[in-house]
Amino acid sequence: VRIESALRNAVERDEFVLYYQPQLDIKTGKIVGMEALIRWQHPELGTVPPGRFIGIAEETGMIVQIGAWVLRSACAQNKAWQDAGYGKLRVAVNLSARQFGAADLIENLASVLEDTGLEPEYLEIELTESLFMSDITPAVDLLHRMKALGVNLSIDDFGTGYSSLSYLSRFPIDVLKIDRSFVADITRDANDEAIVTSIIALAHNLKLAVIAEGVETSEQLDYLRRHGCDEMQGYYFSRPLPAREFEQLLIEGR
Ligand code: G
Ligand code: G
Ligand code: MN
Ligand code: NA
Repeated sequence: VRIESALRNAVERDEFVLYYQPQLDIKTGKIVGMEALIRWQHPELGTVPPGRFIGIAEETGMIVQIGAWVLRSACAQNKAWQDAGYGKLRVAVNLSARQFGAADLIENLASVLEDTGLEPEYLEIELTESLFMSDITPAVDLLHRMKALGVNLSIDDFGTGYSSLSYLSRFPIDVLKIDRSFVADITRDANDEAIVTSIIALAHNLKLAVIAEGVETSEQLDYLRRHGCDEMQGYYFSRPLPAREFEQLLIEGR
């Protein structure tokens, strides 16, 4: 089965599922949010990791339809968990550059929020620096329209792109997510330490919150806590989990 043709039918055939990875407040240790991460369960191909299909979905434009499904499902799930009394968590959804360019992005966001009843402050949209590289003017306008809906905006994989830092002061960003490649060696590599502490300082000076990704050890967590990082996400606490298992975490945490 060719991935591309199989991908075309995957939304209608209900083959996608979302996994959720918890994000914790480093000071309190409490779960404050989760990142929704797509998984594809194909009847013959088995579980296809996003690394094998997101690129194809982007090239073919199918990411627009898939991304709309992700957004709607993640918001509906978050609202259901809030209604079940698990507290008010924020759900983060990855937005690809292709979706960002889609004409109906704002309309779609607004209708998902309205249909699911999720208050916009509990949705975070993860953007990548690649969005800010080329022509900056349409991006500024779009980001302001997204912000006007009341959602949070974060920069994913921060530090790995090639864009100018000037966009940080001009764009209505709320959160920086430190790329996991910098976190991996913070307790061993002085350069990565310098990069991570600088990103934390940069974020705080700009009044942004900062999340460390890919936290795998207690040493990394201690380091990040000592240096004032706000939130953490990574295998040290939990891998991305199917909804049912994530819900178990929420029940235990109550
Ligand atoms: O979950 P995992 O680490 O395997 O994800 C691999 C990559 O796929 C990551 O870069 C992640 O951002 C991306 N990804 C996962 N889910 C989504 C999604 O819903 N939309 C987009 N655009 N990318 C996603
Ligand atoms: O590009 P993005 O940041 O959206 O990708 C998130 C990806 O990172 C997910 O596929 C997730 O499975 C992966 N991930 C999450 N936590 C860790 C971790 O602690 N270590 C590693 N190596 N990968 C992680
Ligand atoms: Mn992400
Ligand atoms: Na990332």
